[in-house]
Parts: sequence; structure tokens; C-alpha cells
Amino acid sequence: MKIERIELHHIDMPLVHPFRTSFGLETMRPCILVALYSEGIVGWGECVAMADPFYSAETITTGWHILHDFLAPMLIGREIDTPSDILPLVRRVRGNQMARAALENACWDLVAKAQGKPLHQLLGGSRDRVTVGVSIGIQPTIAQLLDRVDMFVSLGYRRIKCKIEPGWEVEPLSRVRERHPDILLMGDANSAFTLDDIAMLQQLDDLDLLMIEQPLAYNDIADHARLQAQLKTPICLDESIHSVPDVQAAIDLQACRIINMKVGRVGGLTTALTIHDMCRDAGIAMWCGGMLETGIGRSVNVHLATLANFTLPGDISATDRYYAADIAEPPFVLNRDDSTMSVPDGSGIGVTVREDRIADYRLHYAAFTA
Ligand code: OSB
Ligand code: MG
Repeated sequence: MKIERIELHHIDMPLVHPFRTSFGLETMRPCILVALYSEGIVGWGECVAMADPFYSAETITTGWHILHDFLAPMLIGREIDTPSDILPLVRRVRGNQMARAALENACWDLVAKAQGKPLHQLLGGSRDRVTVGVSIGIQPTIAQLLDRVDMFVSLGYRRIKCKIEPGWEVEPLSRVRERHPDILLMGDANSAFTLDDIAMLQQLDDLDLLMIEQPLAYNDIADHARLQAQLKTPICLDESIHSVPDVQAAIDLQACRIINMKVGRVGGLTTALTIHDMCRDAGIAMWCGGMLETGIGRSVNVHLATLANFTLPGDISATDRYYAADIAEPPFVLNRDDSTMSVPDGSGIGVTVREDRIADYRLHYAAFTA
């Protein structure tokens, strides 16, 4: 298929509820959408970089720069047979995984649509529902946290992740555990701790947590290995994992027992598949992470989570938990009987993109024609 046209949309959407982590407070979610046109078909991809470089080095601005000035010019007019053709084309661009993933994932959607197959079929997944949970931000008070947890539990979420930071760890997690002895509970520190916090982290071992996500620095795999050796609770790496060599290092050093797969963070679905197989072969459990995606990125996550080694619930929550009026339809909803989400069965990512809403939320636009 010849890539005839590429469009970039930088949009900004209000979140229905502010989301606070150890690295910052989000009230709006900016994002860059990529549309690839070929033979009357449009493939969509989403760049999940955030406004500030506090979760990852990439930002919305660097994402626009890399997509606009390098990746789109490299791809426009090129012939693509399979989505993995993209990787060699864009290999000259180092890093910038989230920008590369947006382009590659758009290509996966395009090719899947051209073949009339749902994305999960191209990826090799085999579930029609994926198990999901919810990620709850740091709250002003414990009472507010407990209310929010109760609300999500009553909606049917059976895995609850609480964001933690220094001063907001043992107490909030203990109180949630006390109130909900049976839920799958975990904490995500987004790199807020160091090895000096080991005594506090060991206290969390008593709470029967499913895992502790990224307790230590975003670029420190070796310290996570030192910590894992002294913790009973499994460590899950998020921020540390950007590439196949990062996963290999984590396996070799025994830095974690679980990996949070974010397709944007590793540079696209082709690399996500490679990492999936590495983790499966090494006995590392996985789950699909989230980046407050729009319906486009959310759908990719749901399709990806159908793969066999995604054995733990993903951070893939219902659309209305994030956005009042998303740019893709229909909204994703929770199946409350089993805390799952159904996998779209239309071709490609299987959602309808609302271009009228994209226009409403849009800040910048660019188009490339072959
Ligand atoms: O660390 O997993 C994270 C959101 C933005 C950036 C980083 C993270 C998160 C979440 C929310 O935890 C996951 C979601 O519901 O999309
Ligand atoms: Mg995380």
C-alpha cells in the first residue's frame, strides 16, 4: 500500500477528573493523532507523550517535532506491505519511541483494515474479553481515596491501583486493604523512591499487594534488582522499559517479576510483540499499561492485551472515567460481571473516529501529500 497522505492533529481534551501522580497533576490530556491514508482507507495512531517531560523524556512538543520534521517525511509516498516494514524505515530516528509508535500503530490499523481483519487477529491474540483494572491518582485525603476506591469497586473493577509517593504509601494502601480484603491491590510510585526507602517498602509486603510498580528511578534497572532481592512483593517495571535490550537487562538482572507493557513507551506494536515473547519465554508476567489514551490508543491496548502472556489485569478503564466526549466511538465500557472489556470485532482497531470532535479539540494540524 502506498502512503498517499499523512495528517497530524494535535488535540487537547479535558479529563473528567484530575489525575495526580508522584510526577504531577493532569487536568487536560493533550495528544497527537496520526492519520495515514491509502487506497481509500484511513489508519489511526496516537502519540501518548504527555505535556511535560515528567513521566518520560518525550513530550507533546517533541512528539510533534519528530513526527512532523522526520517521521512523516520518511514515510510519505512509501510502499508498505506489512506494519513491520515501518521499523527499518524509521530506524534512523533514535529514541522518541512514543512518536514512532504513533506512526507504526497507524500503519497496523491501516493494514488490518485493508485486510478486513480486527487488529488482534494480526497481532496473534486470542481472547474476546480482556481483564482490566483502574488506576487511582493521589487524593487530598484518605477519606477521599476510600470513597473513590469504593466507587470503582461498586462499578465492578476488581483490580485497584493506587498511585503512591513519599508520605502517601503505607497508610493509604493499608486502609484500602483493610476495607477491601479481597480485591487485587497494587501501588505505583512512578519512580518516587530510592533504596533508602527499603524499610518502608518492606512494610508493604504485609499488604498482599499484587505488585509494586516502578518504585525506583526511571532509568535504574540495577537498583530494582537489589530491591527485588529484598522484597516479597513482585516489582513491576514501567518507566525503565523502553526497548528490547531494557527487557533483556531486567530479565538478566532479575530486576522485576512483572512488566507493564506500554506500546508507546517501547516504540510500537512490532517491538511490543517481540517483548511479549521474551517475557513469556523468561517467565515474566505482563499486563497492558495505560497513558490516559483516547479511544484510538485505548483500542490498541485492548487488542494487544488479547495476547497470551498478558495474564494480569490492564490499566484499561472505561472511557467515561477519562473523557466526557471522546474522539472515537463507541465508548469502552466495563463488563461488570467479570471486570473485563470486550475486544472490538470490526476491522483494524474497530472504533469509529469522530473527526468533528477532533476539530473541536484541535490546536495544530499538518498534512503531507505524496
Ligand atoms: O504510570 O502507569 C502510569 C497515566 C499516565 C502516565 C503514567 C501512568 C498512568 C496511569 C494511568 O497509571 C493509566 C490509565 O488509566 O490510562
Ligand atoms: Mg506506571
